[in-house]
Amino acid sequence: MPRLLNADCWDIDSDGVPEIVLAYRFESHPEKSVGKVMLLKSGPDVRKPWTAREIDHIPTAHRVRWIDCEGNGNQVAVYTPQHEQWIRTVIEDTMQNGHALAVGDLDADGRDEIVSGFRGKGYQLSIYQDADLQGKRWNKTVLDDGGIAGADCLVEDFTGNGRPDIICIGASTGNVNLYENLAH
Ligand SMILES: [Ca+2]
Ligand SMILES: [Ca+2]
Ligand SMILES: [Ca+2]
Repeated sequence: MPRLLNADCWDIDSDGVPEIVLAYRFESHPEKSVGKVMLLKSGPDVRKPWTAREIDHIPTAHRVRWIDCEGNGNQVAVYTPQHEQWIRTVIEDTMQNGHALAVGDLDADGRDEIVSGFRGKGYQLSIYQDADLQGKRWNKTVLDDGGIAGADCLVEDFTGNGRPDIICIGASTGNVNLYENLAH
């Protein structure tokens, strides 16, 4: 698999072995980029070769996270499994060089939110919340407007109060910002 870029794991079929989702064949020039999104599944023996199944190819494939997920370029796309198919829903297409992507249940309602940011002109870091319980419609809240050229972000509880916070690193802005979750 050429130009492997990003991976994440989740046991989507609950058989005790995590599946791996990969993004590869990404190029910085969109016209050259293929951007494969591939799902790897183990057989009964994880030491034997795994089977690979292509979920999608989208030139901007750059970051993948399970929630149902993926992102970069100017888009954040969500993949939801439906029968044997994967349905792509683009929830954001106004990014400039989208690069930061993380997921976590920020408001403790049992459903993950998506945190995503871009490092191109206009720098924004935003939170996307599933609005229809199906991953088809998402509400966007801009968390930082112009303050961080998000290269990567993580959702963890940094303050020890049980509520997940967000940390983001800025590329050209050169900063590391903590966004504390003050929700009750
Ligand atoms: Ca599995
Ligand atoms: Ca939530
Ligand atoms: Ca916290």
